[in-house]
Parts: sequence; C-alpha cells; structure tokens
Amino acid sequence: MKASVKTLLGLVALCATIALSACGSNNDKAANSNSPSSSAPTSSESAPASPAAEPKTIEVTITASNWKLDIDKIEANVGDTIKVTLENKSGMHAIKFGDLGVEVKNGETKEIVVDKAGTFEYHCSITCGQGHDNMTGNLIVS
Ligand SMILES: [Cu+2]
Repeated sequence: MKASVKTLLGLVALCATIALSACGSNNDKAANSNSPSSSAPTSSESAPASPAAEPKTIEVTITASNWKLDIDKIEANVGDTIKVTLENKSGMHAIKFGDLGVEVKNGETKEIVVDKAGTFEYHCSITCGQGHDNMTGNLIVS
C-alpha cells in the first residue's frame, strides 16, 4: 500500500516536472515569436497628452538651502504620482504647491497626483530671509 502511494507520488512529481519544463519551453518560444511584433516602438512623442499613457511614479528630492531650491522644474504627465521629498541643507524652508494645496516640510515626502495639465508653481512657504522670494519652481504637467 505504502509503496504504491510512493510510486504514485513519484509519478506525479515526474509528470509535474515534465509539464513544467514543457511549459517553460513553450513560454520561451511564445516570448521569442512575440517580441518582434511587440517591440515596435510606440512613440511617446506622437501621442501628447494621451490619457492611455501609463501613469508612472516620479520621485523628486528637493534640497533647499539659503536661498535656493536645487530643483526648480519638475515635469510630469497627467495622472503621474509625484513623490516630493524636501531636505533642508541650510536654513528653514518648506515647499508649498499653492494651487494644489500641498505643503512639504523638511524631511517629509508628499505624494501629488495631478489630474489636469498645467504649470503649478511651488515656492518656499517659510519666510526665511533675504533670498526667500528666489525659492520658487514649477511643476509642469502635460
Ligand atoms: Cu523661504
């Protein structure tokens, strides 16, 4: 009884191995035959503002110092998630995306998803000194 169960299990294992390897080689063939057709480059330039474009996540770390934001331009597409992190190198600064109602404080990361195209200004939201007004940038969503 026990012996025959073991044999059965062995057969099952053997069949599974064969099935897996056969399956694996089939997948290889399928992938190979698919790649020429699927690799046709669908140009992103030819489809501006296409809602079908896959949203992506953009991570941006802005370093603020007296009195400068090291990144003054962020570009994204509608629907992208923009993760903004602020690191203060000198002085006390925060970043406010006024039109979007988002403020990022030192050491924080905030996620922004913009559902419409446009240029959204951001600026330092802490009155930090004589160069405070220079601490601006634009999030450009297209
Ligand atoms: Cu400031």
